[in-house]
Amino acid sequence: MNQQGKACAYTNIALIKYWGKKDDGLILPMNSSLSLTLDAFYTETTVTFNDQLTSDEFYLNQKRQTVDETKKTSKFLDLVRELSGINAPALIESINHVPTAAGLASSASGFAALAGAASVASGLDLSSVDLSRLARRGSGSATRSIYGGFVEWQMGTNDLDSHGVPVETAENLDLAMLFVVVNQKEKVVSSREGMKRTVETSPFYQGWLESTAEDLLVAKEAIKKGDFQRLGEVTESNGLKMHATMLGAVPPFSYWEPATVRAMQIVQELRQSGILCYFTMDAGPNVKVLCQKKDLPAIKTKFETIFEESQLIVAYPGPAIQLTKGAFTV
Ligand code: FM0
Repeated sequence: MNQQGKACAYTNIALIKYWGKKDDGLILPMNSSLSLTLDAFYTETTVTFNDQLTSDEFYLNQKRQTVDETKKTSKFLDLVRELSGINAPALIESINHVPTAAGLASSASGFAALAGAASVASGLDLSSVDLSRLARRGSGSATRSIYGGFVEWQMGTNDLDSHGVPVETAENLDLAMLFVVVNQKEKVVSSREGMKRTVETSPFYQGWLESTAEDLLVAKEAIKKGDFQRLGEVTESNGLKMHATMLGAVPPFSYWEPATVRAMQIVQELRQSGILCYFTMDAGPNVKVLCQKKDLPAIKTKFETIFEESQLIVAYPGPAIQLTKGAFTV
């Protein structure tokens, strides 16, 4: 048996953040979130089920991963094997066009691509909704990378109704995102550990959760109406509130570095000079600047006075996951 599937999935950046689970096993979130899928960072993955193998073999960027590094991937593939009735181990070859673990959301494109490739390889013919639900079991943010453009991850109440949904978008929103890469080092507190600690110990978590439901409504309305300023304001505020919850956790933590704060100041200075742009940060020090395409040259020029050109990466709204069936020889 030799069944192969391929997928290419693009990363996404949340404007309204997912931060906290109500079910760790099923990865059911405490709140609904909303993201923009981007074209600049993506993962290409091939999964080949092969009963000649003795165990799963995982190559990331052409480097063989240890048994320990393969654990999360194997655990995820066990789900696919269970759903499809396949028992064979798999060869997993993944190319990550994303700086890993730098808060550039590599787990989103990574698990979305793995879900796509494995479901095709196993012969599961999943709808987008079911693929989104499957990707969710690997990493929460991967739920949203099944779709292109703006995507809402509706938290739902159980495994069946917690998945991504495309968001109605006005045509005049001509968006871009500038990534300011502060550093590419592995993060000290993983998002999985960080959100768990926050939910369990931060007195600010409840406040964030309550205001996020309202922020989501505002963001969706702004996207539908094409109101960039409103979308930017709620994005920046929601991200800051998420980071504020971490300062209240026990023990407290923060992903920010001096350059993170400097980048935030530059965004504020740009706004003072009349250029609308807004920042958001995830579980890492890098800053993502949401802006309109027309302002990108001025924004880049300003950032280049402080940061190296190599630290600045431009992204535009990206497409949905792409699936390809491999050679099927049984
Ligand atoms: O993307 O524990 O998906 O909404 O990036 O694997 O479910 O890595 F800012 C943080 C992403 C969290 C916000 O968490 O966690 C967002 C974050 P997992 P993820």
